Amino acid sequence: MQAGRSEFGTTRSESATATRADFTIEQNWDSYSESDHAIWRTLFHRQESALRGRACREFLDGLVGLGVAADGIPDFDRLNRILGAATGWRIVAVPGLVPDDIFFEHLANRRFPSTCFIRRPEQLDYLQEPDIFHDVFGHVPMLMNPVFADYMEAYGKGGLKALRLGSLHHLARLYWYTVEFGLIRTPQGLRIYGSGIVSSKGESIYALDSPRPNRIAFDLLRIMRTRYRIDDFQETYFVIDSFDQLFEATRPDFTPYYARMKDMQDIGPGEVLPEDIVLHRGR
Ligand code: HBI
Ligand code: FE
Repeated sequence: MQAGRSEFGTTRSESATATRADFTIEQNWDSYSESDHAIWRTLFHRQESALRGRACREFLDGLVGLGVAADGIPDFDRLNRILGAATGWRIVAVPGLVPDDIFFEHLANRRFPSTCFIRRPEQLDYLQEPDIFHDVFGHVPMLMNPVFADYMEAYGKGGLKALRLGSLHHLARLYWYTVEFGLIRTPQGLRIYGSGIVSSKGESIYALDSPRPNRIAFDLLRIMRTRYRIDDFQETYFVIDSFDQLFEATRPDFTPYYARMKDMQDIGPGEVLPEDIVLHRGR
């Protein structure tokens, strides 16, 4: 997706802004219409109630710290002053999905590529590509957390290396099952930190409350061997005990892991293995 499928995204990329070599563009905050802001407000209010007692503390703290609120689509310049002071991360605007090497290069330098267009009213519940609500509401609050901020930078560096080693399909699953769809175990019960969940009303409820999906304790190699679905709610979520656990587990050089996985079979999205630690639902 280059210019964005919404009418809005198309206009923006074609008129005001050329895409630069690193795929960044200008957000052009002034050009959002009142109906764009209204979609943000609707999504925000829905998530505010869905996430109460479901999102992890780190996410909610980040949201409050950034001042991301119901009043409308946030201005990246304003968020960047706060985010930069907190963890040295910065949001850069991009027109849509960017090539893997470009994406990782940004992350490795503590820049988070965010789309700027917002979904259309008929896409409130689902859209396949990321929009500004997913990117900013879903991802940016976690970048206010120092440990998670370091994890994301390390992931970017690991991504560049995985590309060189031809193992991106394995590493991409780690991003999917942690950054996008991760759960964390807390004394109060399971909580959500994954951006793909916190930005979706249906999946916020399903991920914690439904008896259907598997909730399996974090295991790095297990995750990297597990295929995922992009067209429906997840069949399996992986649960970390802490962000320190996540950061420490992913600190080693992955080269030997990739070598080992070359001879191992993939695991299906809904499979449960005898050695899995399956966690109970409940909050
Ligand atoms: N580009 N804008 C954007 N957002 C993403 O999440 C993204 C991307 N390009 C590539 C990519 N993700 C994937 O390769 C990673 O999730 C592994
Ligand atoms: Fe995402």
